[in-house]
Parts: sequence; C-alpha cells; structure tokens
Amino acid sequence: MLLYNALWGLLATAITISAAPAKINERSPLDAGELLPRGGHGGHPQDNNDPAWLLCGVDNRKDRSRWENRKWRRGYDLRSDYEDLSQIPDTGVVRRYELVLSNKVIAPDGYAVNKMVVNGQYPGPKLEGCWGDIFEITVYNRLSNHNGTAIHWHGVQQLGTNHMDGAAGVAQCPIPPGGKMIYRFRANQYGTSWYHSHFALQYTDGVVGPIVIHGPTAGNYYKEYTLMLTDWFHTSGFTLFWSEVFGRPPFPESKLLNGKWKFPCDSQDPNCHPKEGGLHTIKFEPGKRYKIRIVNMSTVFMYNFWLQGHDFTVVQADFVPIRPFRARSLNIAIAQRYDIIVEANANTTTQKNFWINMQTCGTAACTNAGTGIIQYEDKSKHKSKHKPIELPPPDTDCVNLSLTCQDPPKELLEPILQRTVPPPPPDLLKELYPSFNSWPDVDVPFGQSAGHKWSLGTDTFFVNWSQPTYSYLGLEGPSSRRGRHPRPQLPDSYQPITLNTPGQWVYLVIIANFAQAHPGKLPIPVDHPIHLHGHDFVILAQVTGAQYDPHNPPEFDTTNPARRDTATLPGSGYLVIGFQAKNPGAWLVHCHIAFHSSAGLSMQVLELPDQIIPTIQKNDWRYPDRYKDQCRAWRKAWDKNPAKNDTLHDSGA
Ligand SMILES: *[C@@H]1O[C@H](CO)[C@@H](O)[C@H](O)[C@H]1NC(C)=O
Ligand SMILES: *[C@@H]1O[C@H](CO)[C@@H](O)[C@H](O)[C@H]1NC(C)=O
Ligand SMILES: *[C@@H]1O[C@H](CO)[C@@H](O)[C@H](O)[C@H]1NC(C)=O
Ligand SMILES: *[C@@H]1O[C@H](CO)[C@@H](O)[C@H](O)[C@H]1NC(C)=O
Ligand SMILES: *[C@@H]1O[C@H](CO)[C@@H](O)[C@H](O)[C@H]1NC(C)=O
Ligand SMILES: *[C@@H]1O[C@H](CO)[C@@H](O)[C@H](O)[C@H]1NC(C)=O
Ligand SMILES: [Cu+2]
Repeated sequence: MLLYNALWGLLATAITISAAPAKINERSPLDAGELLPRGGHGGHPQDNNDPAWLLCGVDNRKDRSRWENRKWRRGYDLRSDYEDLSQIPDTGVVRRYELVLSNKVIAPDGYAVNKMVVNGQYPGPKLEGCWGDIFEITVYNRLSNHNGTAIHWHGVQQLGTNHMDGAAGVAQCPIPPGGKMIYRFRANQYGTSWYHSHFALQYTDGVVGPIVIHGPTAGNYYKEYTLMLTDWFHTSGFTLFWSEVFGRPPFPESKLLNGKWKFPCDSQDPNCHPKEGGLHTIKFEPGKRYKIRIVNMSTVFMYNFWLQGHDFTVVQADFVPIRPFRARSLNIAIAQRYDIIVEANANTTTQKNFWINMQTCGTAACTNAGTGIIQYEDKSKHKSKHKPIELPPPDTDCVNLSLTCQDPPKELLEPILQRTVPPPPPDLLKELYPSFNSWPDVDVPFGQSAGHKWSLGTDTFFVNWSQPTYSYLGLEGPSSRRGRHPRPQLPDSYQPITLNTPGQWVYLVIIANFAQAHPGKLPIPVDHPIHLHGHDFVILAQVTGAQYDPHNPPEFDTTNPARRDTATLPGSGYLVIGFQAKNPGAWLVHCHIAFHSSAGLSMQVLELPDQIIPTIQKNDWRYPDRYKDQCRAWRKAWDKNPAKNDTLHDSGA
C-alpha cells in the first residue's frame, strides 16, 4: 500500500512542465485595456438564441466583455468587483430548481451499476442563471439505505449565507431520508461550476451536476458548450472507502465525458450493455469560435485535457476571469474549472472529426485518450440522422504535449479584477501537514497500525452529523438565547482554525514533503487538490521539488496573484494560500480527492465566529428554526440506521 502511494507520488511529481512547444502557454498579445481577441463571433443577429440574451436579457455578442441590460441603471463588465454586492447586477430574478435524489441502476459507459442520480439522470441537471440572480433550489432526499444528504454549490462564495453552503456536520444536519431542504443564495460570481453532495462519498456515486452562471467573458465566441470530466467506478464509493483506509486508493474502472463513454466490457458479463454508453459529441462550424466550460468532477484521478488538432485560449479559472493565455493542453485538478475559447480552424482536409482527449496525468504516451468527439458540420451534405459518427483517426500529435499533473504556472492565471495582498508576516503563516495517521489505533507508531486515515491539521477530521459546528456555536440548545453566544467549544476532531479579526489576512502553508516528526504520522508525497469554501484564495507560492523553510521563506507573489477556489498542492513541495477574514462562517478547507476527504483530510475555518449566528439571524431569520427541525428529524432517522456505526467512520465531509 505504501509502496503504491509512494510510487504514485513519484509518478505525479517527476513530470516537468517544460515540454510544451514554444507557442503554448504564452500570453496573447493584448494591451492592458484590450481584453478581447479580435475577430467576428459569427452570430446571426436575426435569430438570437444566445443564452446570455435568452436568460439574462444581455446581448453582448459583439463584445462579450460587457454585461448590460437596458433595465439596469448601470452596465457591468469584467472589472466589476463581484465580491461587493453593491457592484453586481441587481436582476431581481429568482431561479427555482428542484433536485430529487434517488438510487438507480445506470450504465453511462455501457456497464450497469447501482448508483445515485439527480432527477433520474446522471450527471444531474444543469443549474443555469445569470450573474446577480438568486438561486433557490429545493433538494428532496429520496435515497435509500438510510442516507442523509447535503448539497454543496462548489465555489459559490455565499456572502452572508454560510448556512446555505451545504456542508453536513458543519453548517447543517443532513437532510434526513424522505426530507427536503431549500437552499437559497445569490450568485455574486459568474462562470462555471458544479454542485455535489457533501455527505460521505455520495458524489462519487453520482450526486453531481453542472452550474452555469452567465456573465461577461474575456473573449468573443459564437456558441458555448459545457464539458464535465470524471473518473467512474463500477463499485459504490461507500464500499471503496475501506480500500482507501486499509489498502491503496481505489482505481476507477472508467472515465466519462458528460456522463458518457464506452467501457470495453466482456459481453458475457451480465452487467455489460454494449449498446449503452457512447462518445459525447459537440459540433463545430468551420471558422466560428466556441466557449467551452470544462469542469473536473473526478474522485481520484487527474486527467489532462486537450483537443486533437486545436489549441485554445484560457479565459477563466474557477470563478475568476483571467487575462487570456494560449494553451495546447490543460491539467484540470479535481473540482477545478476552466473556461476556454476554441476556434474551429482545424485542417479538415483529411478528417472531419477530432478527438476530445482525457488522459490520466503523468502518463507519457497518448493512447486511448479519446473520450469524446468534435464533429465539423458539413452544411453542404445531406445529413442522415442515423448514420453513426465516424471515429477520428488516432491523435499522433499528442506525443509532445506536457501531460503534467500540476496546475498551469500560477503566473499565467492573472485575474482581470486585480487584488494586491499584504505580504505575510512570519507569525501569520499557519503551517499544515497533510499526512497519514495511524488507524484505528491512533496511538501506535504508524507502521504498526492496520490502516490509516488522513489529517491536515493535528487530528484526523471528523464531524458528527448529529452535532454540527453550528450547534456548538449556539444555533440550538440552551446557549442560543438572545444575547448569549459563548465561544465555540468544538471537539478536537472538528479541527477549527479560528479567525477573530475582521479584515485580517490569513495565510496557510500546506506542506506535503515535510520531515516526519510524529511517530503516528507519515508524510505522503502525493498531490492534493486543496479547496476552500466561501472564498477565492490567492496563491502566494506553489512550489514543486523543494522543502519549505520557515526561516528562509520563498518569495511570495503578492501583486495580483492567481486567485481561485481550488489549487493543487504539489506532492514534492508546498502551497501557500491567503484570504481575508470578511465572510463570517464555518468553512471547510479540504482535499478534493473524495476518498482523502472522507478519510479525514479536512479542517474548518471559523471565520469571525461572533458574527456567524447574528449574520444568519439577520439574513434569514427563519433559518434557526428550520435548522433545529432538520436536526431533530435527522437524529430520529439516524437512530434507526442499522449501519450507523459503520458509516460513522467517514469524516462527514
Ligand atoms: C448510504 O447508501 C450506501 C449505498 O446505497 C450505503 O452503502 C451506505 O451505508 C449508506 N450510508 C449511510 C451513511 O447511511
Ligand atoms: C481531474 O482531477 C484529477 C485529480 O486532481 C486529475 O487526476 C485529472 O487529471 C483531472 N482531469 C483533467 C481532465 O484534467
Ligand atoms: C491540411 O492537411 C493536408 C493533408 O495533410 C495538407 O496537404 C495541407 O497542406 C494542410 N493544410 C494546411 C493549411 O495546413
Ligand atoms: C515532437 O518533438 C520532436 C522533438 O522536438 C520533433 O522532432 C517531432 O517532430 C515532434 N512531433 C510532433 C508530432 O510534433
Ligand atoms: C453525535 O451526536 C449525537 C447527538 O448529539 C450523540 O448522541 C452521539 O453520541 C454523537 N456521536 C458521536 C460518535 O460522537
Ligand atoms: C454501535 O456502537 C456503540 C458504541 O460504540 C455500541 O454500543 C453498539 O452496540 C454498536 N451497535 C452495533 C449495531 O454494532
Ligand atoms: Cu488528497
């Protein structure tokens, strides 16, 4: 097990970023004042079915960087400060959605498995709205096996609405079996994201779907597509959890692009349904530009993404618009998103179809990476609907791509809305050490324990679903009487980082390759995609192949550094992130490899704890009662769960 992990770490870190051809990863030649690539977008003015127009009343097809609607008193653009609620469009629109979670046998790749679906489908339906809208989503828990649930809206900052963050055991009790919960929040940001269950390993089993919030874009385009990439397991995540704890991290059997692929299964196998599954196909008209929103919804695997015969321009990382840069391929860590613009300019002399490629990062060759297809539309030919799509020829062009497992160099992710960060004083740099901890006997030296859990701070993370952080903060129980908000007394396993000073900058140094100091903890040099709820953090340093030395810290990038909600911690180095304490709440910070997070690689930030409950009472005065009702119903349901001891081994997050 350890050997496997160590090898995995080496594999993941030995690859260098340098192999890219020269024209790749260069910034587009744009002036500071000019964020748009030149050239027409190719729209048809007579039939405007552009989603920005249809949904938001914004016609920006000539200049996608603008965001204007005649009904608004002012216009908005890429420089509007989306972290200031007075600077975002006041649309007055509420987007209502209903999500019903249930169990179902599905075969997205042609292999039937018992999974969890949203509104009967996998992935779940797209939640779509406009910058400034309110999203109101009613989640119905119709799952079997006593499962509770909670849905997290990944990357949404939840300014003033921490209680809508969907973190079970932190900001809410799970939605009990048969129950429902209404989530309501303002989309202060725009771009691409996803929603997923934050209850144990439910998202691995299928409780996921895309979120699209329309807003301005740093580049023109004709149409847009959303691509969701994920690894896919033929066993339930709840079962696989134990192979993480007592063995090696489970290996996915398959991968999916927008919920589809063809798994090469044995036709004798009763679960094999070769007629199901397939290759997701998108259409290009020659000469047009397309915006593609890419989301990585994986559980463990990192894939590289590239398009046969095309390079592209990256315009947004997570919910942060960036100065456009050219790229040939991207490694997208779990939970990260990129919006890219692709010009349909491939050489179609010998082929009309091109592969959309997904390949496990760190692998050198480019075999079997094709996961979906770009099909050039040929308007001249009579189309036959039933003609199967012709597979593109193998992609020979990919041998020289740098299929690294790391994020693009942070210098390339230059936010358009600028922020300058105060340099971290040494005493504010809080060090965190992701490691294996002995388990189940936490006190024996590491080599002597039967299994392991993970930790990020001192202890393995564990929150009791029946006793969330909010209960300790006084949202229920005798201490919730008006005017009495005692200091939180959270159990150690809740791993709080408390930030009491409004406006204070906080800096986390997350170190993967530390020297082992504690006999019960083992450093494991693997990459972890680190996600913080409630914020876009800045990346002050992201270092591969070096030890962190607090007495001789690296040069921190403080002038408009890269900003996003998920960044890769390199297994051979460390990551330094910073954020400002200004959004009261209990916010998780965790690894987004779902097995790691379920095995304890998580902490929580208690940001301005004195303001958390008052902020909820002010913004949503009915919530405290709903919280109490839901916790009561959950505890009652949980008591009846015969598997409750078993499932309590999940960290809760
Ligand atoms: C949730 O459901 C899964 C599979 O359907 C089951 O294995 C697991 O024990 C359940 N978990 C809880 C916490 O009830
Ligand atoms: C998705 O994230 C996982 C884990 O970070 C990574 O292994 C994979 O390469 C990513 N997928 C893509 C297409 O970049
Ligand atoms: C397109 O490909 C064909 C066949 O390989 C080649 O002859 C032609 O020169 C290419 N055209 C361009 C513009 O590169
Ligand atoms: C890959 O790189 C090598 C060395 O630079 C070069 O000779 C070769 O032509 C390249 N292959 C492709 C397909 O670009
Ligand atoms: C979780 O909280 C409930 C209700 O407060 C309590 O009865 C139970 O013992 C706790 N479980 C654990 C494992 O701490
Ligand atoms: C669950 O754990 C509790 C306390 O550890 C124990 O008393 C109880 O017998 C266990 N129940 C089952 C069904 O294993
Ligand atoms: Cu991890």
